[in-house]
Amino acid sequence: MNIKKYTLDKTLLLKFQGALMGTFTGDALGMPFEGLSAGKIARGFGRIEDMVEARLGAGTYTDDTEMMIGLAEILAEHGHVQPQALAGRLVYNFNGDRGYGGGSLKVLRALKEGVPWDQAPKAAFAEGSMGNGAAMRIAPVGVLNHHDLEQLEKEAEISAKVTHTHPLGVEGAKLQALAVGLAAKEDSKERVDSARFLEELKIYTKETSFNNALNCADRLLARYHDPETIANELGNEVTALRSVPASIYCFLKFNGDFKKSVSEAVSLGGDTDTIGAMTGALAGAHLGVNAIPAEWLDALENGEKGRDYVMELGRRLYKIWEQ
Ligand code: R7I
Ligand code: MG
Ligand code: MG
Repeated sequence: MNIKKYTLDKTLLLKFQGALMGTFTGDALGMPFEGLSAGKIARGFGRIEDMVEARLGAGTYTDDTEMMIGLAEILAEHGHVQPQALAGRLVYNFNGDRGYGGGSLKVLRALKEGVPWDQAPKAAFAEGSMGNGAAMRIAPVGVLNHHDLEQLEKEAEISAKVTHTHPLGVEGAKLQALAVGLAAKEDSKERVDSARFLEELKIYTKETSFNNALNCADRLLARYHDPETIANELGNEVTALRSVPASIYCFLKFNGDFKKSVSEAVSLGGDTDTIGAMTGALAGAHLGVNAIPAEWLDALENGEKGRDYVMELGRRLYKIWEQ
């Protein structure tokens, strides 16, 4: 193996780990501020740059990371999304203290009671959920399939449909997976050309409402806007439509700087853990795990399925990709 190949592969391993650990870090950083408005965060806390105490303790993760771990485990074991196995793993890993969405709680309960995976999502809403629960966990699908975007879309869709079948819930998950895949393909030493990145996303994004939101993000990126304005324009809510484009914006606005991107995501308020997690996934896929501030990584919980375990999951996914 020549030196150049080794260097490239090493970079890619760090990107796989960056996408997973970026999800974890953003989730943990945002978790204490869930539900607060952008204005309240700005006035009460200023810029969010530290893991603060809340719920299960500073540096702990929520449902976003717990579900991401389940999805990464299934990919590491099967090499692809096996929906029945994914459904079983989401149920097995479930910890009710980690703040699951109401619809996802109902779906997981139905799965546990033996409802088939392709029926269970209707337990949440008639058409299935349009929440961001499928998008927030999708980073492993994005990095593992970054070399084949058609395959990435298929894998994203099937992984989403285990819990979220509403077209907007599925589309949001596909968009976030694509953005993670494209971010992984970018040179970690260069800034991403935002206009080009958004154009590429729009080629794949069929849903008009998401395309409109990406156009809006493009316009907003042209100059500075405060977090409150971004939250009003792009959203900070628990639906996929009102959180995935906002996360892509935060990644691109401060691209090249993991800390600033994720800090911006949390400052939008609202669904802070999830917008933090999705922005962290994008910045981590672009820059690699070494771009995550050491003090943030050090603060993350490290129990049975904690920091070391997620790092190892990133390595296992990378090994699958290499094969
Ligand atoms: O999508 P989901 O797993 O929620 C994820 C969020 C993240 O912020 C996590 O951090 C966690 O806090 O929860 O859970 P769902 O309950 O399926 O979707 C989230 C919310 O979106 C729901 O509780 C509803 O408020 C809303 N929602 C809908 N409302 C009306 N009609 C989702 N789908 C619908 C719908 O079809
Ligand atoms: Mg959460
Ligand atoms: Mg959330």
